[in-house]
Amino acid sequence: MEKRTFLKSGLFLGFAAAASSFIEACSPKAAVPAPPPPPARRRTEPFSLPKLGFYAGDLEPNIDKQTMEIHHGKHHNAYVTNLNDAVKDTIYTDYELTDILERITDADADKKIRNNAGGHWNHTFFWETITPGAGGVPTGKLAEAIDKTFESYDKFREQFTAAAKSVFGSGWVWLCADKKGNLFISTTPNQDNPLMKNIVKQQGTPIIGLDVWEHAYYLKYQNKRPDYINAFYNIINWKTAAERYEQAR
Ligand code: MN3
Repeated sequence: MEKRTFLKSGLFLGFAAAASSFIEACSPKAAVPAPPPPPARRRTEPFSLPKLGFYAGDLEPNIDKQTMEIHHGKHHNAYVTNLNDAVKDTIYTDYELTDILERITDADADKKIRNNAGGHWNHTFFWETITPGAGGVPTGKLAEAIDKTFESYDKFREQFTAAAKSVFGSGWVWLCADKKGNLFISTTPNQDNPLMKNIVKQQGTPIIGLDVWEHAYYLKYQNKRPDYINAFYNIINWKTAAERYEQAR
């Protein structure tokens, strides 16, 4: 090789190496954190529909029997069936539900799992958020935290109601705790929830959640979502909510 050619190609190689490391450093790929390691615990049974802790008609007049039967037996059941189908042959195939929620992304490839994993978790959580003969007001440390954040239970209720009314189309409204025990209200579209840390703006531990999809209230309340939201306060299981708040901190 002639000296000149050698120098030229040496220069070129040096330039190419520098350019490639520059491109690597600037490409969006380099900014994406490594995916979390697979969970140690694994699921051995398919996902299944949990039994309700009460009879479908027990929430009347706040939620009617037929809505509860269809909501639990048809809608929730469909999320469970579709989730079992969606995770097949994916990395999530034997992941526990919350391990899926913590890892799911907004990529199109994850969409079916995202919707159905969210649907299964959200409804399971919702059935445990409501109970016959409940209502009342929060107590203990949760009540203190509500007063601290929102000033009073009534002010909290105003803000939660406003958030629930603001959900356009189908979605959920949540009262959540962050890692320091601070409360916040958030909404999510479709079946997203605050555990989906790669998707939501503010990640948190849900304390209570309300389904504002039309299927949750339309048979009884038709277009009157505010009446359904008001009825929800009569059936909130504040005892369960308080336990969730204790465990969140
Ligand atoms: Mn629903």
